[in-house]
Amino acid sequence: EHTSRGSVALIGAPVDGGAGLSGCIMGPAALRVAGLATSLADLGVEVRDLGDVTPDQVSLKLAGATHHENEVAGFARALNRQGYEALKSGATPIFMGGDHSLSMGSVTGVAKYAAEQGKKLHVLWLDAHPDYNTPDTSTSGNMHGMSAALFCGEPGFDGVLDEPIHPVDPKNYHVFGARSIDEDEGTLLLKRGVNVMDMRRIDERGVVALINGVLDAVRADDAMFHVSLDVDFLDPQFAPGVGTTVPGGATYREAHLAMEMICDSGLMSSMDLVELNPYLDDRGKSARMLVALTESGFGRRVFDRPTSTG
Ligand code: 4U7
Ligand code: MN
Ligand code: MN
Ligand code: MN
Repeated sequence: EHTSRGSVALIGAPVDGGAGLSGCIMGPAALRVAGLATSLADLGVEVRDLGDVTPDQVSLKLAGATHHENEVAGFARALNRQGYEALKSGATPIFMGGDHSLSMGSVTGVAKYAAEQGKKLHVLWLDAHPDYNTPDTSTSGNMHGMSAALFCGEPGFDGVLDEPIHPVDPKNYHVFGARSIDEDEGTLLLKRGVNVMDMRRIDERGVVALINGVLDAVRADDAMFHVSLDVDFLDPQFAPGVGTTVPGGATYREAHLAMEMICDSGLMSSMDLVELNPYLDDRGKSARMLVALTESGFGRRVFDRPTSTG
């Protein structure tokens, strides 16, 4: 009863080429060492670790100076299938990254399942960045900054997946914690009507009002709900193990409160843990932080309370 589904399937996604710096390849291993599976089991969640996916062999060339598209596409295709199958088996998939390009596979696999159920999919993106660049707008060429543009159906990604996708409506894409947005990326986000909750809005309105707004939108649509947690959502003082630190991030409690409210809603149907770079971490601090936030998302409470927040 901690989640709307029966059990959790851990899916390792050691994709590394989507980020500018390497090291995310060690992310799934670090999350295992930090005790993700046993922490969830201790909360009464049934956990199966499906191991790391094997990426497909892909040969494609995207426009622009896009880096490592074959590695990224290979993981995306394999993760799309694994995520879809995990949901079909009744489990809540947790994708253990790996850089954020893995969401090209996780979210599209979830979206395929949702479409088959006749349901919409909402995505909550806990991140310093909206990751809404296309090969055309990106200044870095790094695909971890493009995942949301792909799954929202923006052009320029032909051939990354091996079948047509079920795009997420950009209005159902909720970005929370943003504080670094590129110029053309920002223009596109506005044009599409993406729900961008930047750090200033969080300062002004607070976690409770904003997260309740997202949860209300998911409930109103009776939609499936994917939560994607990028390490750089957090302020670097709480999670230094990431290649793209940006000052002014979520505090320890802001991040936990968001996850606790998501848990209370019972709405979360899948989750990504991404961008953990153990090579840059401080004695496992960021890996432990991701595990602790996942625990909050699956029912860990400091003190039981009779009603939910709000
Ligand atoms: B992450 C960036 F230019 N926008 O596109 C880009 F600032 O998954 C950063 O959120 C992307 O860490 C960050 O390269 C991707 C840059
Ligand atoms: Mn490269
Ligand atoms: Mn990201
Ligand atoms: Mn980021």
